[in-house]
Amino acid sequence: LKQTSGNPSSSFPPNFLFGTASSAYQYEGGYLSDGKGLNNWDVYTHKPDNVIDGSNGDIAVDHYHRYMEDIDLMVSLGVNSYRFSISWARILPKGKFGKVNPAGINFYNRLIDALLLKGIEPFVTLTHVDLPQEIEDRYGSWLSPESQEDFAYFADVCFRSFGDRVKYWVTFNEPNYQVKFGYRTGTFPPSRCSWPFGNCTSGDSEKEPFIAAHNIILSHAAAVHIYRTKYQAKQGGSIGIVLNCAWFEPISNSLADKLAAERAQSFSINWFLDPIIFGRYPLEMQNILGSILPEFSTTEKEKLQKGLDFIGINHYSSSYVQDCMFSACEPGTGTSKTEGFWRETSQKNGIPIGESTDLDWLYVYPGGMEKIVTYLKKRYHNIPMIITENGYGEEGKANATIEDFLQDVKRAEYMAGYLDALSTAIRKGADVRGYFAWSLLDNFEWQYGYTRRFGLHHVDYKTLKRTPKFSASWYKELIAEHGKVKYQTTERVQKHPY
Ligand code: GBH
Repeated sequence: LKQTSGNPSSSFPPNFLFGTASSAYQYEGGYLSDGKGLNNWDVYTHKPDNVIDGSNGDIAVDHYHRYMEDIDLMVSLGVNSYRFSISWARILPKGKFGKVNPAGINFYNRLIDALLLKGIEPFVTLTHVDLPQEIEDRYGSWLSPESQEDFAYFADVCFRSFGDRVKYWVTFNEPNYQVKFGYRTGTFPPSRCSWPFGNCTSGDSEKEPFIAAHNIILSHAAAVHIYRTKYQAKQGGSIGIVLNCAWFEPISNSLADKLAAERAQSFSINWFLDPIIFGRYPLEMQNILGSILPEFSTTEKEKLQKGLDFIGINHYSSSYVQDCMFSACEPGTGTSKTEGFWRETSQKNGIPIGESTDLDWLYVYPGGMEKIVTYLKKRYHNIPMIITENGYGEEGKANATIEDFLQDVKRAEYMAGYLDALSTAIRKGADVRGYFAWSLLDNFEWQYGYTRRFGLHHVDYKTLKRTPKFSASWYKELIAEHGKVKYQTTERVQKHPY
């Protein structure tokens, strides 16, 4: 990443990336088109009861066929970058056990070229949750060290095929939640868990998340090693990883609650970043977990250190954290030993941390953006950071009309508040290089199917018609002014109704 010099008239540096984000399974559809193999989400969603509205991503928002139309929407927004992910099974239908699918390569070539033609920087995630079913069937995905070779092979194919034009690479999206859902709660494939509330048939919720995470961390390191030794000098891009970075606010000023909040950060974020940057797991995790935590060999440790060029931050929400280690929490309310003994709550003395939304996990607390960015800046010595996702989700009432969704003043206010907090962090010295809104379009929201909408554009799921919401026009104006707008929008949105 190139250093950019500050522009006194704006908190955002001159080459700041303003974009929108997406992911392959949530957008593309075309699940059997042109030689694509089945992936774990194709198989998972085709089984009953895994998605609340019984839907799947077979068609999703048909980005596979409508990407040109979607690029036009980006042009209209004025974004200078687009974050998307590659469907692994489109490139390698059977992982490393089969051939490269030329039609898959061709699709991403066309997408990348069309973006560049419009001056939009492709920002590419290698895998955003989906992987070839072959890998799941053969060896249970991330539970086996063999996954490292498979991922490295895939990464190599992508760098070789697209790296002449792609300057930003992300290895994994939110592996911290991927392993939690896949191997602790069992609510994502491969649906492994042993907790009483889960309905998994096999797994070990207290051990497998750490094994899966370990293999993902080493897979990341393997891909970075390939990029740095074979491609980076020639291609000149940069590579990072994306984590979900919620902010955990201690519920009181007591030392116990502060330590609990620190454990919450460690057990969800530093769990991945410490090994990749320092070559070891966080000390809190080592102390509590002991031998549950897999070990890195000496050569692995060397390979791991400084293993990224930027930290990708998905930040949406914050919660309060209460200690459950030094004093017992009410049974069933705190996390177990393997998550670090703390209790998460959205309220303090009956007052929520921020305005609530339709989604039970999403509270509007813009201060969390400044706090998490500042926290990561300090812990990782201001390695460049990029906000790879931030967004506002709605369920809408059962009888909601398109008009109700188009008047998304709350989404614009949410983004305005978070961008304002981000600009404060940048002004105080945080090296943040970009911001991607989740999401360009309403899309397939994993186990919630099509019931939750995060788009700046509304999608009619019968016709797949895209319609800009109020937030799209708001974001367009913000970008046109390089983020230099009056941030407190309540007044602005009243002045510029949809
Ligand atoms: C992102 O994760 C994903 O990267 C993206 O694919 C998705 O569409 C987008 O969010 C919107 O949800 O069940 O209490 O543990 C966002 C972070 C982390 C939000 C897990 C939901 C579940 C809270 N997600 N979180 S809980």
